[in-house]
Amino acid sequence: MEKTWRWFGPNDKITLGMLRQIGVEGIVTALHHVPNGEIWSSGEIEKIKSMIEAHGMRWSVVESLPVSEAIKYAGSDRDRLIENYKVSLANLGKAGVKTVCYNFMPVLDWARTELEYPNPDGTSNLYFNRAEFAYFDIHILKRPGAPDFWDQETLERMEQLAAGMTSEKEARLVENIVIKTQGFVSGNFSEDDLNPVEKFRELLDLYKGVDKDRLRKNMKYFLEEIMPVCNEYDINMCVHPDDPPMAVFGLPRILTCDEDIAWLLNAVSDSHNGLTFCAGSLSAGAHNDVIELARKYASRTHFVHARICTVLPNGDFRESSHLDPRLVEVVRTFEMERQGVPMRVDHAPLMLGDDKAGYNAGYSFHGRMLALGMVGGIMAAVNAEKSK
Ligand code: CS2
Ligand code: MN
Repeated sequence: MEKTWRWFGPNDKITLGMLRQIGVEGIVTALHHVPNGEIWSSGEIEKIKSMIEAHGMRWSVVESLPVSEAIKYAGSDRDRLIENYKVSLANLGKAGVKTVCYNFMPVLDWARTELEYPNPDGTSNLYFNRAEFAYFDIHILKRPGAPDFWDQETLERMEQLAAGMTSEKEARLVENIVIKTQGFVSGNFSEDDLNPVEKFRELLDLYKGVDKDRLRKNMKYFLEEIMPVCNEYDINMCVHPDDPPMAVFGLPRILTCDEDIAWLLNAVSDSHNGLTFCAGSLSAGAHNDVIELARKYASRTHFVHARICTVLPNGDFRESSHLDPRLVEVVRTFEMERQGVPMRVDHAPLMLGDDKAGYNAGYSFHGRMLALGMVGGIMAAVNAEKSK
């Protein structure tokens, strides 16, 4: 696989020069300054591309070319937005940037209740506490239907939590679930939003009447519209799985399990319609066997996210080490079957002073550097075995 790294553009505190020193070969980035739905011009694409190339690397993957909400719920603006998307794709294709990651998750991208959950060794990780998430849904968002959605065990844990709740703790949940994460991953929110919860409700309202079937139809429509451009420029579209891989806040989800992946790849069988194999997102659902999924879908995977989660008996989940044996197997599969496919590490711990630097949650420097070293080591071992 090609060792890549998610770089957040010229304002990122981690510079391209630093990345070159740690063995990064390709960059994963986006035009973060262009608002969702607007065209990525050739001029802006070239600027970033030449910056990367001046440091001896290439622009391997776009993450993300965001799909506007109106495309996902089929709003009146959808065809205009799809036309813009096609122009951005063509401009990327002309510049030779041919792997595009995106997601089709309504309203929110990955969600966690804690961004700095302490580990015994002094590092910290992202963490998903199911009872806290239910608390947000029922008591903060006050979503009608929320109490019926959650299972008894989670509700009981949530009641205990509610007894010790304070307004500071509530504010931290809103910050963690919405403000600090959705801002940089989905662009739907920003740190200056005065009333993020109200904004969240308005976004959820856009999906009234959109069930899973409808969401699938909308995704198929989008893919069929863009495939001719992808064929013309040989662009591989790689959809990112949903995280967590379960229904949240009454929203339908598109890519949570084997059956969903099979649906997607069959709905549009062109190989330009492919996957971002995010082992972390898939493993956050106890129903998924990531090793089996990697083997099954390697041929349609155009981009790999190396990380892995462990689901606890109560339904909480945490990010595990990049040396977890399941991830070793996933890396082996792609190294054997998809040589050269871009791979980046995803969500890594905060460590060795990373916490003081204000990095985007999950995207620390030292944590990811260590993770890349680990995954690079697994790749080297697999290659040594291969050449025996
Ligand atoms: C990321 C996603 O955290 C993750 O797993 O890879 O947030 C990803 O960037 C987007 O979903 C891609 O659209
Ligand atoms: Mn990912």
